[in-house]
Amino acid sequence: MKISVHTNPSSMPESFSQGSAAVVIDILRATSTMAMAFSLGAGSIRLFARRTLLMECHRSQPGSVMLGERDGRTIPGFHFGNSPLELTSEAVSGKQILMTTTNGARAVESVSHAPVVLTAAFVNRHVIAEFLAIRQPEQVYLVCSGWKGGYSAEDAAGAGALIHALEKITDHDVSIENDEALAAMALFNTWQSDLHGLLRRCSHGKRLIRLGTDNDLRWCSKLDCIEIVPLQTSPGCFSPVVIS
Ligand code: 3SL
Repeated sequence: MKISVHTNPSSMPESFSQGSAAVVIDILRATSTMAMAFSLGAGSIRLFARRTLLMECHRSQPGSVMLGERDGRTIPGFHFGNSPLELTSEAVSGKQILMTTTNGARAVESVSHAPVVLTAAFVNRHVIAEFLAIRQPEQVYLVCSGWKGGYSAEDAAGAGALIHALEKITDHDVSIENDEALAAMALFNTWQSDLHGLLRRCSHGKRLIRLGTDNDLRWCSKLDCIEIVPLQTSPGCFSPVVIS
């Protein structure tokens, strides 16, 4: 299995080979929140880069739950922002979630034509690695959402964490394809015993702390506490998969 890391969606190839998979990572906070929503029983999650399209969809499906942020703040009129800790099973269980976020939703949109698309975070990193080890895609693209076209250390560390688990599970039967992947592994190795510390120091973490969400950072820094794989079933739509 070949693995490359892409520090933001604009560095992705335009087309994907048949045997490839794209894994989108937005540790703070979109892909962590997706994992939480599925762990609370959400039926499906549909991502939108544009909020107007989301609102149109909600009008045709009034039972759906609108979740979204811009620059970390809840979008007025939405049921939830992008905090994983705001969600409850009463609110999301069995529901279709319509979700729009500043970077994560765009990252998903940019790779939605890949043959297999997953989303990953620290919280479900191990089960994502297991899923990849079972499926054995020829090439895995780890797509960091970044921040407005730039680099985000927490997403790179998430990519490094996933490679670390894949190397363990496959007994090092992976081929590291670019220097971004090497750097991501080094970043994770440096911070793996204090991921909360990394999230508190990175620029988006500091932005979120200013908005009063340190509890989100603490939760998003947990490794391997959720066993659900968010798998794209049609462009932008994700369903929960459990590996038994
Ligand atoms: O950019 C995104 O997709 C969000 O995850 C950002 S935030 O953490 O909700 O501010």
